Amino acid sequence: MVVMTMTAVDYDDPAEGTNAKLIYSIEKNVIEEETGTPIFEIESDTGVIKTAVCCLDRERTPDYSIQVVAMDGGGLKGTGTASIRVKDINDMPPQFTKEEWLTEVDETDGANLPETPILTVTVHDEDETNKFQYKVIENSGYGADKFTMVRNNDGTGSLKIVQPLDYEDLLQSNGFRFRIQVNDKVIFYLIY
Ligand SMILES: [Ca+2]
Ligand SMILES: [Ca+2]
Ligand SMILES: [Ca+2]
Repeated sequence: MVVMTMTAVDYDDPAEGTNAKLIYSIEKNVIEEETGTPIFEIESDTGVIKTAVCCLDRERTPDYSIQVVAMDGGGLKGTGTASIRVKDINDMPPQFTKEEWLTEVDETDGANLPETPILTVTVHDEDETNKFQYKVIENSGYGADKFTMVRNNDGTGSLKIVQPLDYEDLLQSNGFRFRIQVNDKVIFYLIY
């Protein structure tokens, strides 16, 4: 993968021949711990910097800095620093910040369902940009059909009531227990 191009300017007259031709090399590279291989390489005649290893992981190392040298035919050197920032892709899974979430809720006034969420959950995800989707897992426990999950603009998720709740129903007053899910894959729907 090409990362960038380093260019040095040599003010020798190109007509002087070999003196003006620059040769690039990396003076100080970064070494990949596991393999001991240098992470970057440079094309000696063009100054194009590439990755010499398969993968860069932003969650591990977001920034690199290497030292590049340009040398002319007469052996005169110029040094420059190349700073490389690894851009984020969404490659880490989200995780709820708690294993279990608890809340209390008032029974509903007949079929009048409140708009306000009864619980807001948070997730941890190492990526900078995510596409969270929340849901109540169907048939995952008693009450799963009475609630739904929505995503808020700040990335958190909220639980809302979608079916009447009745305190006089003994099963219901004992409480509900079901599973919720978050994922951050982008899903495309085909509409016919
Ligand atoms: Ca990563
Ligand atoms: Ca990432
Ligand atoms: Ca993610």
